Amino acid sequence: MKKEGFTIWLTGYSGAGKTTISEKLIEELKGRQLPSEMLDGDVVREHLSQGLSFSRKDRDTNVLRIGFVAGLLSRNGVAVVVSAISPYRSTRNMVRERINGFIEVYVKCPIEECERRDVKGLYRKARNGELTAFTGIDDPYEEPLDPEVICYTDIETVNASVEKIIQYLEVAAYI
Ligand code: GGZ
Repeated sequence: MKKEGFTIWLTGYSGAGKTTISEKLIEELKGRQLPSEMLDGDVVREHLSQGLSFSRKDRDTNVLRIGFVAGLLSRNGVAVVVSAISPYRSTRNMVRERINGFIEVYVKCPIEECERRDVKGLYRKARNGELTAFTGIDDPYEEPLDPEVICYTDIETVNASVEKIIQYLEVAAYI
């Protein structure tokens, strides 16, 4: 019988570094011959969640859909890496309860630093009023209270963040 997989769930602000960490992490997992898949909120919104808005209801729908797919994959032996803002604690906890081997990673970066980076120009648009309900500007983000791992991306390198997650997986005997 094949070993179960797990789901590494990266939550945090837009621009905190979730996607960058996920991509490196996937590389690392694949390098260890583990079947791995990445579910990125941004990409999922072009496919599985096309047409959803950023209202609380639609964000929850998006997060629960991602959680559903992550659950299917991880129970079939896949190492799943999710990166989605997933701003609501109760919704993240619902997903946690549905997935065996759920590992919450808080990609923590001060909103001021995310706004300074503004990689996609979205913070500027949110400040201009071109985008509304933008997480951290005029929409809430509920920090995880007890995440398995915290990556401080304003002071840690990407490699250090990835290494922290890998170490957690080793210590907790997932890999
Ligand atoms: C937050 C927004 C918004 C609003 C567009 N609020 O950094 P990005 O650009 O590439 O990733 C963000 C993405 C958020 O999608 P998620 O599926 O991760 O969100 S959630 O988990 O809350 O459903 C951002 C972009 O979409 N974006 N408008 N108003 N992020």
